[in-house]
Amino acid sequence: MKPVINRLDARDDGFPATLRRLLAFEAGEDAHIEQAVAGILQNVRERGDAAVLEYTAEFDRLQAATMQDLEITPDECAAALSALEPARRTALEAAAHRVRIYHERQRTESWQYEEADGTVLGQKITPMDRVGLYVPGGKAAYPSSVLMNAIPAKVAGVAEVIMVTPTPDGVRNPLVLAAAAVAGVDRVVAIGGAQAVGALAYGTESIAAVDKIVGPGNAYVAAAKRRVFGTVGIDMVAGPSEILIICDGSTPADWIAMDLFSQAEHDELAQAILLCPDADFLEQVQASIERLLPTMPRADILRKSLADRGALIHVRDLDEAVAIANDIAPEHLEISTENASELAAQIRHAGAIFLGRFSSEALGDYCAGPNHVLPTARTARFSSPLGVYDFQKRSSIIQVSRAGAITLGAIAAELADGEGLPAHAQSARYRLNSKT
Ligand code: HSO
Ligand code: ZN
Repeated sequence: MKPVINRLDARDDGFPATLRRLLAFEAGEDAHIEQAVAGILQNVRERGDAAVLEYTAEFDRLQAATMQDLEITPDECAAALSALEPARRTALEAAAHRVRIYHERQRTESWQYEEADGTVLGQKITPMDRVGLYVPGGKAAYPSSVLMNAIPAKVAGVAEVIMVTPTPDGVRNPLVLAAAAVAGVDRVVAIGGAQAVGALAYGTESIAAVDKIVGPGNAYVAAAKRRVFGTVGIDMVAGPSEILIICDGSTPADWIAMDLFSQAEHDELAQAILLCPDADFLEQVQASIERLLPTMPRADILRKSLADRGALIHVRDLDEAVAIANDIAPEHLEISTENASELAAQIRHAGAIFLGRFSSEALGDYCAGPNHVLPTARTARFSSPLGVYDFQKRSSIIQVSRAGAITLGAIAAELADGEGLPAHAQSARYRLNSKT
């Protein structure tokens, strides 16, 4: 029988290769999906609302005569919020508040400086005008993700955040609508799939084209986002969730097991890995996993995720754990040790770093404040959590004084001559010799 979770030892010769195999994840392009999505996008581009209505009838079994019928009004979102059980509503609002406070710190300001000759140089920050937020239907519809995507956009100053979400058979998810109200989403339309991505990217009679599309989706949505990239900006195309835990054995084994579960329960491809130098503690965690797993409502997903992609790894010491963590560059890293700050100082690649036994990833997923949209599949080596800066742009400011035109003109003309671009050179020289 396959063990409940893989057991690895960093001392083994084959360890590096085994670890690589465990981490490997093939996003793999599916030719059938690519072809279907290309057709849908082209149809939406050419026929606008009519195509969107047809696909919505076909895929979501939702007959609507006009796009107006698919509009979910702000009143309906507000009503969904009011109808929530009070404790749920309070939690949603508390989470939104904390996420907003955190992200307000990320706002970048414009700056400029003046040189001695009066030339002014700077950087001007502006928000995007319009952003599309995709929210999946069905089991992966997370209200918390509505907050994590919409709040940074609104904090950045985006004038219009348009949320699209499929409502198969017309069934709307009240918690998603409530989250839209709390996050300040400006408009909600009950459409989904590649057709919604196409509508946002190209615009239709009823939907103005957006500048960027963010938010998770199924393989069709991911393929559509990749295809419209360039016409609009997109966020990352996220892979399955990951958690990596470093522990020294000082945290209760049940807590560690449940933290591993908290990522593994997202999806069968999710990855949960523990690094620990204490062999006895690893046994305790395995025992916790075996005891707790059958009690979990999502046991089927957990079982598959842990057996296929999960691991308990015995390391020589915590330094080795840090080295492995930097190599893995995980989406989430929990450092559940006594000296968490010291170890964290050595971490260079991770989407989010959780320090100490009380900082469970679940708190970060919902309400600590930082974003839960994080780089997956080792992309934390070069990319960062979603944030306000993903909805802001920078423009360079160049205001050259008469004196500056002489200094800069000489340099530019010389280099332009070198590049064989005479109009550049002459453009600079006109100003160099200006009498007026
Ligand atoms: N852990 C997920 C986010 C999430 N968790 C949403 C619960 N709800 C991102 O990796
Ligand atoms: Zn989660």
